[in-house]
Amino acid sequence: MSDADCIFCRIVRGELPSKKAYEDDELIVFHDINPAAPVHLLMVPKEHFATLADARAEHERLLGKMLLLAPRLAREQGATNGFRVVANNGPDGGQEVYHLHLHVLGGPRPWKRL
Ligand code: DGP
Repeated sequence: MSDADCIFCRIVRGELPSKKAYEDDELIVFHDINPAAPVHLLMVPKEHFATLADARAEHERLLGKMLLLAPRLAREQGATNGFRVVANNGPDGGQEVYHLHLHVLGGPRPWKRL
């Protein structure tokens, strides 16, 4: 399912540009427009769902795949000495874009905490 007005759905559909680091049939990964670290990727499922609280059992494999892909992409982008994976969820979780995504942050410290 795709949401007409969702920014990340529009990136998935190619209507908005992004600097891609990875793509397959169910996932897109691109560089954050406002990086909080030297390496700052956003891992975005192509299917629209808003938050982790909206994920269902059918998303278990996809979410596992995203976590397993994170270290590879962090390393490929130059974060060879560690990285963080962050998922902001809901208003008190500081979420701005309501299409589930994982932030992958790495590179030499210090950098802003999310
Ligand atoms: P959050 O929802 O707070 O987990 O963070 C959303 C992130 O998405 C934020 O770090 C900025 C980024 N972002 C928002 N709009 C765009 C966009 O159009 N392109 C890219 N590359 N990143 C975006």
